[in-house]
Amino acid sequence: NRAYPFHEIEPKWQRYWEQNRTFRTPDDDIDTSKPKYYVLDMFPYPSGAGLHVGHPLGFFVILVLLSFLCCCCVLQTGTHPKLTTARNIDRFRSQLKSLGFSYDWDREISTIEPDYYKWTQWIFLQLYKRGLAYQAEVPVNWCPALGTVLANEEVVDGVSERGGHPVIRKPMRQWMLKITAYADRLLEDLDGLDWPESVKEMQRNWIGRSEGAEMEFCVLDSDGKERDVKIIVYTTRPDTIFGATYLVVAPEYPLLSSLVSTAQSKHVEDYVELASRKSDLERTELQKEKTGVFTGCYAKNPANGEAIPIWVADYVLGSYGTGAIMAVPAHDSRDYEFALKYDIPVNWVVMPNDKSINESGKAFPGEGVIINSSNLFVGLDINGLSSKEAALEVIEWAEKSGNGKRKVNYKLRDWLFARQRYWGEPIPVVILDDSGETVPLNENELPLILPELDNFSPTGTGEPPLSKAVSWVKTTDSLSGRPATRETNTMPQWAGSCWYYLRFMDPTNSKELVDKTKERYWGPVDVYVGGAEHAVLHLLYARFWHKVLYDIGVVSTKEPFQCVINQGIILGEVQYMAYRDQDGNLISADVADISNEHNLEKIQIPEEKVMKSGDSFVLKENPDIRLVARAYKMSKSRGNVVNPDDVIAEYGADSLRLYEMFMGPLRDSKTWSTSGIEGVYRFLGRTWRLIVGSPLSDGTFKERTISVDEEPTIDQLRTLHKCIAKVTEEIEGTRFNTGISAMMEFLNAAYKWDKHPRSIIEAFVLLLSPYAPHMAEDLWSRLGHTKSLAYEPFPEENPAYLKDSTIVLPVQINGKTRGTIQVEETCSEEEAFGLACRDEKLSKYLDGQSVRKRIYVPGKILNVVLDR
Ligand code: ANZ
Repeated sequence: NRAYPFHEIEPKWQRYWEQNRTFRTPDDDIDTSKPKYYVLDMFPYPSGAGLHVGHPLGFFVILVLLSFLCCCCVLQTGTHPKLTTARNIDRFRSQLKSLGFSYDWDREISTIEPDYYKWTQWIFLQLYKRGLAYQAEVPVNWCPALGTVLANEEVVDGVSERGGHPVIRKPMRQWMLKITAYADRLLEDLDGLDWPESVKEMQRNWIGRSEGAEMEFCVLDSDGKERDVKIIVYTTRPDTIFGATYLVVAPEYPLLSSLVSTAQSKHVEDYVELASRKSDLERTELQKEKTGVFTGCYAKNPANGEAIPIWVADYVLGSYGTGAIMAVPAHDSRDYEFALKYDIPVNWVVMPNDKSINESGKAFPGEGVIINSSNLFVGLDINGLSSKEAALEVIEWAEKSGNGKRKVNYKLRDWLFARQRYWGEPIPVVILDDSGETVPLNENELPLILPELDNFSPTGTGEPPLSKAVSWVKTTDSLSGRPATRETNTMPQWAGSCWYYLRFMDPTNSKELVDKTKERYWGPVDVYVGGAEHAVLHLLYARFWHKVLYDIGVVSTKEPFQCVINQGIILGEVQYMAYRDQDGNLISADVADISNEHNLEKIQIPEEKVMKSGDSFVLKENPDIRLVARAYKMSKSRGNVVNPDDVIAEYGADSLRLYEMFMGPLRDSKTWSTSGIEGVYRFLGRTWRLIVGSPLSDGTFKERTISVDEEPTIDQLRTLHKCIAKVTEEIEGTRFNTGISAMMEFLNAAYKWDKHPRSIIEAFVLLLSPYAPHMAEDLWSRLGHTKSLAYEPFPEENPAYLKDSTIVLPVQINGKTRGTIQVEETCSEEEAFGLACRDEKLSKYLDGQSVRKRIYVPGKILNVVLDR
């Protein structure tokens, strides 16, 4: 006994849309005089498990925006090389279709198709030609068990995120992309984007621009003479140079071996080996205790001429700055901690403005007035200057005396662009067998197709699995005809997703990555909806490629995504837990908290046994027992994953779509609730019954008359236009939930009307259509239309009807005020009485009664006297 026959209408309209290509986006026939709107969802990572209800949220948002703007849709799905079978793609596609997405399926793209990755490889060649793709020996996270290099994010506490295998740092030949060449532009152009401030800030921190100086320190012989070796340090605080009481080099510092005394060499070796097993993250964690080893050598502080010890310590990273620092314990907390531990002097050289130096027992990292910093022998006196002035002065002195120079640094590293995996786009270069020279393929040799390989497990040696495809690997250089070997590293999974938004504009172009006219029309993406987990890498990589494409004239805008919205995640249904002691008695959560007993058992309580009491949840049958209520991220292991297929089977796709938009503000995290979806489902059922009528036992519907020629009353127009105004405003502000509430209020009001003029009902159906498109199409055709409502403009509010001139009129029955009704000031007695009869509260008194007398004072009161 279903509230409305969604299982019939949903497949029916999905077929209709597909057959009629309702959502086709113009292609060669785009009318460039028409405004465009390009909304995109970050394509999800389809695993074999298919979608869960959190995945389509971003898509729903987009569809609401799109149908609202009445623009064409661009297909936003894509698939990933990580997919191992086409079956996954099919499953994914059919799930999307069963949700009734208004996609132009002609634009489906798949990053694993050669037609697509041809252009990914083409971009690589352009990068290579411009010196933006290069090879280097770099220390990488090597996981011997998995036989592959891992990205920093894939390493947690020194072991692989998947499987927990040990990971070590080791230098390997890698392909790198020079994203650092774009650091300044990536930073500056953030200012013009409508992105969440938090995401911009994360990108700024990731790029991490810092201004400072490189200073040179001479290494000293054991008898104090200057040697030919120099250590260059990077510092953001040249003003503290007189306070540098030791130097630190990173364990992977290239010159380290020439800095170690014989006596210390064994210690240093062991230390370096130990450090190679830690990740950068672990090494730089502030809370971790600092460790290090003295190298046995000294360097000369160029400012005061003192000999200071050189240490090796892993809190200094080889990959940042110069891999060496001047340590100033008085003014850097890491150095302070280290100096205390190893008994190194602390020299105070910056006085805080409140002169509170030395008493705090910790470093003073702030800026202030310089003290203890003068050496007339080298012509440097910065005493009394502010930190800022002193820094400038020191840099000027260093540049003149040859002791250093100004330097801007970035945290941003070049992008490690190679993976030892089989799945991935082949890198389009060969290595000449005789000379070892790397030669890029010719553009007309693209796509370089990934060879079929039955066994693509890692080789375990660091040789990528592709090296097993011997007949593919052995080749000749097309230009010179010399024997050559193909590159067997593949591109990382990021590559294909870096530019897919461009391909949607022109998905089948075989001559170009994207046609210029189409790109100029569609670009940039107006709204990009996606999870905050992509705040840094994906968005940064895509911006980098986009800027390169801009520089070579492929795209016309500097930035790919004008606006980014992070949708909140959908958590699983709230789980209620109670505690039970050994005797089987339930214990209130607050008691369990303090009793801190370990032999309490936690048991799950089904929702129907729970009720709300104030801010907490308690057992219905025993409200003294307070429960723990928590929602968790959906995960297989918790068993709280809600599968959209099941929801659709039970409530229909429209309910799922409407519900996800109704759950709460787009950007917040939300909790899945079955009773919530039931509420939305009931609303759709009521909408259906209002317009179509109630179901009869023979499966037909008791027709309800929608009055074709009926003129709407002023009250009806007001109700409608207020609803339109609210829905529109909330869509524009992406607060879909409150817009939906307005539609629910409209429906309540409409149920009180006698007559339902068609014009009013039609407008309402259009309002509903972005959220519940199947039902809306069906109602639309029942209202007598033969064409899809997809091409109808969204209703517009008429401001004339938005002003409120209704008043609250008290209603007395037999001399007692029993309630109120909302009426127009000018409302007639008949209308007022009619409203009172339909009012939920008042009708209880009036139903079935005969009225003796009515006294009506317009704007003041309605008095009804009943026969007794
Ligand atoms: C002396 C000094 C004195 C420093 C002082 C700080 C405070 P950002 O802003 O992150 O660029 N540093 C330089 N290279 C490093 C590396 N490879 N690993 C770890 N730390 C490194 O910070 C730059 C500061 O971090 C530099 O300035 C250096 O310590 C340290 F009162 O030099 B400073």
